[in-house]
Amino acid sequence: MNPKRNLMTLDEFTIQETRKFPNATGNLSAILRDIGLACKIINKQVLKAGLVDILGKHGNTNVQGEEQMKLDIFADDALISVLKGSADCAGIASEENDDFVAFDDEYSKNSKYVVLFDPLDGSSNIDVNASIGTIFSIYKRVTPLGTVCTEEDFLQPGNKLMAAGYVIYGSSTMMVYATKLGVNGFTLEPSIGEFCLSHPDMKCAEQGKIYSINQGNSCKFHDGMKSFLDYCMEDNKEEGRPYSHRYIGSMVADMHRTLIKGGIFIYPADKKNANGKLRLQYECNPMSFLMEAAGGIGSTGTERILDVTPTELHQRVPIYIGSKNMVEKALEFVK
Ligand code: P6P
Repeated sequence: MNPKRNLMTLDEFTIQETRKFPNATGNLSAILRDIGLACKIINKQVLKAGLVDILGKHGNTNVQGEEQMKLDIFADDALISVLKGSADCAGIASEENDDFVAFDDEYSKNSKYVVLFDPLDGSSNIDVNASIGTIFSIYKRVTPLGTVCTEEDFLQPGNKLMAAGYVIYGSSTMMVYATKLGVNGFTLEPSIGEFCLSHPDMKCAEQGKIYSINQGNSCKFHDGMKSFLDYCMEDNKEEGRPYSHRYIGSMVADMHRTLIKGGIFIYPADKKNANGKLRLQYECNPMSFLMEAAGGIGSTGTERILDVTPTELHQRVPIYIGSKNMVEKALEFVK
């Protein structure tokens, strides 16, 4: 950090982190900077979404069968073009694309990492100006350098993640990411166009007072889930209940609050959707990696999310994630 300034930029921080590993090549730091650049480009568009004809439906639907908002496409394109042009990424997989994209130029084929992302999660909230976000995961490729990456590189379990995190486009724009060294948050300083360290060494409290779930789906919930909701709403002052209920319907926003304030976020299996709604590779693994690095837990209800072996790019899993004590209590009801 430059003694003349009290700000440490994302670039300065990642380079400082690299120095802790004598054998590090700096490629991981470079990818994080690339993602930061792409998200600054996305942020600029998100901020003016209300002003230009970029709101509203794109007319297509993605592999999830969801209406694609024009900003979804813009965000997807921004991430692909920046990562394709970098010298650090062998290929990408996106929630918005049916299949992965292998970069076949020499630089990319000799890159060590692949990146998966949900380019604009929660995009159904764009029209109502609620916070939305980009979620990203960085894996070391398992296929040989010099070759084109394959699907195997993208079907790695979350316990192989090198880094993962999100950018939240909210009242301020923040990047929060985890490596095995911990979780750090960076707030975009528009006057210099840099993400600056604002939340060093973030931790998720073991116990919180907020539960976050789409309670409107209760009619489909299994009995154990219903009993846990009754537990959350029970009038039990000495145990700090009833909890408050908060649900934004944008995972990045609900997870950012859970990380900062403590709490539990749940998108459960239900009678109609045995695997819930959220995607293992684009939402659940990166958020579980980050939450565990902050001292929290991420579970499918039956196993640690990071230990699930992916079988296809867009598979879904139920998710119980957040404060350790609250997730463990929820699992008592649903297991
Ligand atoms: P529901 C947004 O579409 C998303 O993928 C997540 O960001 C969010 O947590 C969830 O779906 C909301 O789903 O069914 O409650 O609207």
